Amino acid sequence: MDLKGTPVFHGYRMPAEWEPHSMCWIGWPERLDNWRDNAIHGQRAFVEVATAISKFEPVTVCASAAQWANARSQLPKSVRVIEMSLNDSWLRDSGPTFVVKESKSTSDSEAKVAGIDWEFNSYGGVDGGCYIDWSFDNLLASKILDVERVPKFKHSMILEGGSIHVDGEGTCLTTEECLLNKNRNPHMSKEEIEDELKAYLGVKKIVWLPRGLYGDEDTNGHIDNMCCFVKPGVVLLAWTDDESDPQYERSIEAYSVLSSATDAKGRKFEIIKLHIPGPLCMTAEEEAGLVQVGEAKARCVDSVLAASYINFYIANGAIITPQFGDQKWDDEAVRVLSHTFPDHQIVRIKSARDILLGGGNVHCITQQQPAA
Ligand code: KQY
Repeated sequence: MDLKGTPVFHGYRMPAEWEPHSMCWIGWPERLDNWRDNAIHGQRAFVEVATAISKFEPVTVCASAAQWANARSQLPKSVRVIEMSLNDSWLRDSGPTFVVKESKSTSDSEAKVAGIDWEFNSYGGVDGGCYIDWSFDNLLASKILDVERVPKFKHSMILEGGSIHVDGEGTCLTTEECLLNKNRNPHMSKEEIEDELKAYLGVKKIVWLPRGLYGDEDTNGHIDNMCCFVKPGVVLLAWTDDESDPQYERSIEAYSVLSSATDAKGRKFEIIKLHIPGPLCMTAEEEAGLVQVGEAKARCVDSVLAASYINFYIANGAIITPQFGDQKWDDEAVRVLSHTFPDHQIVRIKSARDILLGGGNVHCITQQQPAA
């Protein structure tokens, strides 16, 4: 604390996702220009995810006043549902980034868990953002931290949680395509962005992949569709062997960067390939279920969907993984994840396509709160 009793940000680090959680936060989809057919399919998919995670850790779902009763009636009793105004439902990005401080003394009265409230601009603001009013989503992190009575550190940098992954031991993975995009923090240099990530996430090294997943235009290439840590020194990378697939050169490029990089502890990366499904595109029937009111980025028939098995969530003891109805690659993803997370139960989310149609997946709709 400083002399006025305001918390001072010092000594915190963002834990890896596999470290113990006290809660998982999820939003509730409702906007008709992003979630087709009155959002019924999207809501069913969010219920599948929340229900699956609630078997492993407490879950809180945030729903608008208009949707609270509907959300409450669809979700199991074990899931807490609270009222919160939202513009959309991607708490990975609009929620807080939780950080922890390991105390060296038992008499240390400072908080063990805190949260960073980054600035949020709907994935690019007026320059290619996903929706034109993001005022509620920009308040979400602050409200969640108040609900939890967790110290809050406001940061003026625009950052979405899906654009960073950490190993908990000093390394952060991200993409240049997103963080250096002129629609995020055009006044900041790469070095200045690195300095803020180091200071606030408690990391020592940033590994920059040039680009994210092909087709991930909503987020400008978030890392959480492209590459993630399995444990320190080991990463999973979205992959295809098909040279005619536009994803091919992105995966090769990322593989080459990762192969010649080391992490904060000087380790070379072990890179495990996780094949993408598809290609998957939006159908005419799916497009017809949307109400285009001009407030959200248009989603059009035949547009490529940014489908990737990298977008899974690590719960306490479980991996909650999207499945896309592509049996060969769905099963292969489960095989690879079972092998890479032998101590976790692998849970398949069969309705993941309905989240994908909104522009993200399981990881994008979840936000873990670490255990104190
Ligand atoms: O991938 C994510 N982290 C979120 C996707 C948001 C899409 C909004 N239409």
